Amino acid sequence: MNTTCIKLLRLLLLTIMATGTVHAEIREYWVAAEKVSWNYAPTGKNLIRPDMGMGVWGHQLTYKKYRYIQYTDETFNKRTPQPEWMGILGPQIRAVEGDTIKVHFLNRADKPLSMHPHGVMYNEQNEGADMKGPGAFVKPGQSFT
Ligand SMILES: [Cu+2]
Repeated sequence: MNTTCIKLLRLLLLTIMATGTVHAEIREYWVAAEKVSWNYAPTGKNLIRPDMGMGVWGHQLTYKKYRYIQYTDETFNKRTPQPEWMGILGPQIRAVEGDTIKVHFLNRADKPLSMHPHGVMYNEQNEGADMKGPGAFVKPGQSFT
């Protein structure tokens, strides 16, 4: 490969890198906490550890749980489809470096709740933990962004 060809390849690579630069987006999520009945073994079988039987869940399979459910928009009317394998887990919050994640949290449950992020930068106002900041103690019926 001659030097002209290498220079052209470099230029092409730089062009690709320049056009492929990250442009930061604001990624919005609408998440509501709701109290639901959750059955830990809807098949009636212990699919994780069959040898341990059904007793691992105690005397019943269904419990009242607080579930974090993603909605499509600010009306909190239409749920965002979630893969069945995620079970009771809350929604996946996805973004790429440079993006801003904006979570609109609505507490539809019966006690103060919050959301606490990991793996992203946040300040104390948005920490959602240890009773610090307004997002750490969202009362029933209230919301926090
Ligand atoms: Cu933490």
